[in-house]
Amino acid sequence: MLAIAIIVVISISFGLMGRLSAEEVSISHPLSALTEAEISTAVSVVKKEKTLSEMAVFPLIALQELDKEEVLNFTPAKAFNRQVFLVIYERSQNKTFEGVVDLTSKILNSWKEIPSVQPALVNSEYELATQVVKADPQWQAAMQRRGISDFERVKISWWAPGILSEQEEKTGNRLCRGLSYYMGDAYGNPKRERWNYYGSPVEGVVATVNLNTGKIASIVDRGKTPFSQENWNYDVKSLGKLLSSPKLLKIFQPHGKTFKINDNQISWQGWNFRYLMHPRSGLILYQVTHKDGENLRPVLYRASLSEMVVPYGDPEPNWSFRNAFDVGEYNLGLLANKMELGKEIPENGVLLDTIFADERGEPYQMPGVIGVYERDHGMLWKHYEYNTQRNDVRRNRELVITMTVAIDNYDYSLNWIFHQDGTLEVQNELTGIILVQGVTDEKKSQENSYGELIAKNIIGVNHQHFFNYRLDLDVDGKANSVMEMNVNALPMDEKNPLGNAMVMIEKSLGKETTAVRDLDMKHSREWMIVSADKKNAVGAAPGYMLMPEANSMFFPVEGSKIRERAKFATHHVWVTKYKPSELYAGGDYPNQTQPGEGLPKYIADDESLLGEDIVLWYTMGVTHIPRSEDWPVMPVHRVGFKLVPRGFFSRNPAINLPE
Ligand SMILES: [Cu+2]
Repeated sequence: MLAIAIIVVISISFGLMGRLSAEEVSISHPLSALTEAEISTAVSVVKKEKTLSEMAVFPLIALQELDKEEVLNFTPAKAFNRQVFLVIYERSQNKTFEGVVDLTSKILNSWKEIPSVQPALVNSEYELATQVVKADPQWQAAMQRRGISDFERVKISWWAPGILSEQEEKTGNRLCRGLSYYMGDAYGNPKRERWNYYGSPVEGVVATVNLNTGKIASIVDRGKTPFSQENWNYDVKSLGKLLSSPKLLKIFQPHGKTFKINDNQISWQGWNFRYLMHPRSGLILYQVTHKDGENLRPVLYRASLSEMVVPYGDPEPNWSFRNAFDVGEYNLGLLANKMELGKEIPENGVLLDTIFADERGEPYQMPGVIGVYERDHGMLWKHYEYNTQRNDVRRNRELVITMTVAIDNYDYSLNWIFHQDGTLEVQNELTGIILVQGVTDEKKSQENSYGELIAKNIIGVNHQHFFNYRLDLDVDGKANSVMEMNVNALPMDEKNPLGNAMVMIEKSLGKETTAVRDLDMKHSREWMIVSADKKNAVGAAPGYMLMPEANSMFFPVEGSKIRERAKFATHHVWVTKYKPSELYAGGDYPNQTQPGEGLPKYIADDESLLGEDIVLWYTMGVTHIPRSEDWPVMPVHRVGFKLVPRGFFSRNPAINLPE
């Protein structure tokens, strides 16, 4: 029996490897996206080399990036290696392994067990947990106490467990927690079916499942607030009268698009970069350069969303565990949605596909998850000259590369925006359905100060959204330093008799531990990454500055568990010396993580940042105090930042843009 099994595995793996050679030809760059054949080969090599159980899953399969130096020195004539990084989780043994497969030699280059960590949740676990909970008498009784006897009408939404109890921490089991929502009193009847079930949380009930054993870990039922009986569907049938629609607005480019896409490389208006859709981080940019005259000048090597955290602000035990690390706990990239022209992106855009791997290691194509488009955005620059009545003005065109992602109730659109003035912008859009709490008529909002009553029997709970971006800037090369810029008002004295003097004080942040910084509106504080070995036309160091926009402080207080787990979100700016293994602000495995992983560890050796290859990490946050207008689907809220050239170009780089 065993011999037959082995023969089958080998023959499958040879079959898949056979497919690789044909496709290998089309891989033109070390940062080209993984192909289906490459993924299959990597998985078959792991399966051949290691005895995996039937329960083994692959929470993450991604391109293992080659050494930065090798990528930077790559020329089309050079041969290069392709490698795949795999995370393997043995659920029954509660063990996590990392492997790297070399695709050329078809060898498992490295294999190690990572003790005491939990990789991101995978789809089959949601299904397993739902079955386990729905069959559980305690959960059934909790539903029956609320008058629900048909359990098919309950939707269970699964969360990483967040904050653990002492007991849960001790056992180290892999857990997930389920929130129940009532899907309506006439499920199956299309007229009355409540498909927007998020407005009817079965409040007070949290089911925790041990995924290692496939058994209930705990069912907590704290009271029995009746769920909302309202129907919050938002289709035409439910809404009744619709608003009048605006007149047709067409966006078209009769002469074609200004950008060019070649493999995964895009060029537009002087910009050149590569993109990859990463199963964990989503859209990553690589090797971003800007053409200045005849020179292609490097700006950044790699830019990615490194982690998110969404802490909820209600101390009630069924709420206080909730704080989603959407990148590392749920693999944000894999949750990317298929978009449509004229909907998520304008009709003049282009939709691109990506290849992912599912938890069994099977590759699949995800169509239309990357959007690229040009858009008009007001004026780029203008001057009207009174004396001559000369009017010079240029329209502002932007290039946007985007993805959208639905993470259970919430939706995000994550945008990289290239500007003609040399600015690279990140702008994220928050939308979707807020997480609500059921409340009785009597209790209403007076007794609950942790949220706002946004609709009948529904409280929108206060929460925050934090995004951390890892920005490996290489401004005119790798040798960079980081400067902090503070604007100071000078006191009134004989040199400043009218008290109007303001000066910008620039100071260098020389070491990792001194480069943990916060915004300061009193000093219009900003930061700049400058070249350590190049000079611009006026003798200063060319730089790119981080221009923050709206931001928030992290509200959970000192000593709180979430503060320790999400340390990266407690400061806006961190700077580290480049290390290829330091990719995630909340650590490699934020699910059920120990305190202090990620950035606090990365800076612990307090390395020098002077004239080094450095990485800027920026955390931006939104404090969301819900309002009735956020319901039932929240209008888009935008948050972002810009990387703006400062002394990088010798003049406005778009001054010579034709009219
Ligand atoms: Cu929110």
